[in-house]
Amino acid sequence: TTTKAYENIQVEVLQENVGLIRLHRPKALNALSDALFADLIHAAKEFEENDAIGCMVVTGSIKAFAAGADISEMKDRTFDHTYSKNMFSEWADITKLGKPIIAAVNGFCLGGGCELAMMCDFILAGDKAKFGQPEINLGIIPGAGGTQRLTRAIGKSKAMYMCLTGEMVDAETAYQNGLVAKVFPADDLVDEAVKVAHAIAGKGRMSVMMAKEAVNASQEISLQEGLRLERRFFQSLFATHDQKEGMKAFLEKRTPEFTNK
Ligand code: CO8
Repeated sequence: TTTKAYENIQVEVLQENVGLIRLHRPKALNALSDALFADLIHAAKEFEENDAIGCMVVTGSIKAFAAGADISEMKDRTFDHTYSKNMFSEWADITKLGKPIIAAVNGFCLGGGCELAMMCDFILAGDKAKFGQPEINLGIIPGAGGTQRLTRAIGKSKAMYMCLTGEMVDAETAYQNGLVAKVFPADDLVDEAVKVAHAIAGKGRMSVMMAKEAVNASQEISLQEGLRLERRFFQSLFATHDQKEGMKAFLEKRTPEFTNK
């Protein structure tokens, strides 16, 4: 189903409906070079277009999800270059996917790596994962959501502490703070994430996508607007076959067969 060979990632379809993207620059702890990010976006868009895929998982290695943007690539860049090229604005493409994308995080998840994980719909972590926004140690600040999504995820005081000190938090702390949805033993993480993704992919596609869009809207718009959006989405699902099938199957005490129609 995938046509392109990638240099910086590995791509697989698992369980027929899960698209797995593995960041793969082992020598640099998966530092997010421009080339790696271009590969990631390309692969995610291919899965988005592939009707067989219902959910994506992005992961790294046991040692690192990603240790940030690539420092050697950034170090000599000038203001006029970063500003006029709108450096890293393309990263936001990850947040424009309609299908869900899960971050499965083992090891270091730092800087742009943590920001990438937060652009995904939720984070599952291995028990040895470490999260941080260490940009402050490089004389910069986070540039892809570290001051914004992290603050919404864990609250101002804790986010401010992480952004100003650059200290890392472990998986358990990240879980307790609400950054991470669930923690698994590190070696089981990817299998568990694929299981979760497979379960989501088996649900009605339109209800999954609308749930994603509605939850994401809650981060952007007022409560009244959000509630109205939710109610309209909810009502519109009664135009789908999957709603009829889901409710009929419940009453007949059988598993629904969703057709994404
Ligand atoms: N960029 C480039 N290379 C890296 C990076 C990185 N972010 N992180 C690690 N590497 C390289 C190292 O240079 C080293 O290479 P070599 O073997 O050639 O010397 C190799 O990976 C292994 O790293 P270490 O030897 O340092 O491994 P350790 O286990 O000793 O330490 C750490 C692991 C603690 C993770 C350490 O590597 C580290 O601190 N890395 C940098 C973390 C960091 O500062 N990240 C933030 C980067 S800035 C950023 O992300 C800005 C985001 C803005 C995003 C805007 C997007 C829109």
